[in-house]
Amino acid sequence: MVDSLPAFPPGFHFGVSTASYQIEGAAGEDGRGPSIWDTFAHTPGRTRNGDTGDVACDHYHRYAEDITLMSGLGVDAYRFSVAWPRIQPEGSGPAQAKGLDFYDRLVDALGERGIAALPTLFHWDLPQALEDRGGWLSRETALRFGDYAALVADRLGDRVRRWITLNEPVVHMAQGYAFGDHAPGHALGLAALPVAHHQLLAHGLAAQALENVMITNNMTPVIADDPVAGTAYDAFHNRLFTDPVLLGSYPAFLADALGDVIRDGDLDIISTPLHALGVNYYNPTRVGAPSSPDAPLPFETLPVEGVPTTAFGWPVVPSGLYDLLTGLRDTYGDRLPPIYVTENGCSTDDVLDDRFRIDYLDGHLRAVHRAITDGVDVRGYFVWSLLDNFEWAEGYSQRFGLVRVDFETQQRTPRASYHWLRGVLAGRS
Ligand code: IFM
Repeated sequence: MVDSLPAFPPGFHFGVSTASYQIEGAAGEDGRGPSIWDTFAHTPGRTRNGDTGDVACDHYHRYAEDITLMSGLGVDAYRFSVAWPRIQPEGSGPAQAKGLDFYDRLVDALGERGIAALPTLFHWDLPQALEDRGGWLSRETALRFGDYAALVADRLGDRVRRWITLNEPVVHMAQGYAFGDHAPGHALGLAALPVAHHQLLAHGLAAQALENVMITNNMTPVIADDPVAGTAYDAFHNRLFTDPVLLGSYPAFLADALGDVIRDGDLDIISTPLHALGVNYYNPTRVGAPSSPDAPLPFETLPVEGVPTTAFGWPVVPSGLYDLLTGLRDTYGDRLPPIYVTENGCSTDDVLDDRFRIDYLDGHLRAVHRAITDGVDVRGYFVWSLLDNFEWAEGYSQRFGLVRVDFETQQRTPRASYHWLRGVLAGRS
């Protein structure tokens, strides 16, 4: 039995997070265009068991039931993503009314339950038509993103108080363009670096078009066996994205590598002041020096030993979240806006009595609380995820949900962690 959690400050937001391609399904409905994830998942050998997001959790049709689950849980906010190919099937041009209608209904239904909508505008499902013109390797995609953001804001901006531009640009760059195990499946190594800059430019352009903007990255505290390798890894994973946004500059060696991909004025756009910084945390990363002088990268990742691991094999280190939050404060000082932990959670075996997840969430919430007590301005915490869903290249094999989904019948069954979190939230004064 875990002790009850300490009280969070008044106004602290508790929420759940999801993403369009991972839950919506309805891939061919209401004029939605193909995304890079449709193409990738339908390419033999790319996802576990050939799983696709064609149906996923069928949230497109079952969103009302899912909002009832959120309401029963007692969350204050729901972070979801807007599928760009529903709004602009070809990635440019006028908005498609039926696509916007879906998010309109969703936001209204959330409002009726008193749940704040926190939309993310890009969670990796790029319209395939834009990928065909170069995807994030092309500066053009950033410009198109600015247009798309304005279209969504025009329709939902009367009810949405905060926006997230991009989800985890580091993961999209690394897995989508450098290693190729995510869509669009390019294995370009370091030549993927322009993807970082173009995503950041897209963020900045959207930040100029919207009010109260956040960007969410996957962040990791680095356990460095070798200090040079540790600094390099921190630069690639964390600072490549946070420095330009908060300081208006890249780490020097990455600026050199980007060269004339960075144009005059870009960094001013990218550093448009943020309302808040979104942080997705799952685990720390241990790194050492590369084992060969010919290695393409100046570091090597190593296993974090002596800690439990999730069903995915990810190390469970709640204190890493404390280190990350306090580290951001120490690095960026006055330049750091308030922080929202926009994702945190774990995959477990396919059980309903998910004590493992309860312990995971309990430990990480305590870490957040400790960071707040030590002066870090953290305003919210979102569990990944409400539902079991399509876990990208792992298909449906990794279950992250507070709520179990039977993918044959679409039946939702709240797990023990859902009931636990409901008790935590109900106990707030
Ligand atoms: O499912 C993903 C999500 O899309 C982005 N952050 C990490 C989660 C778990 O891998």
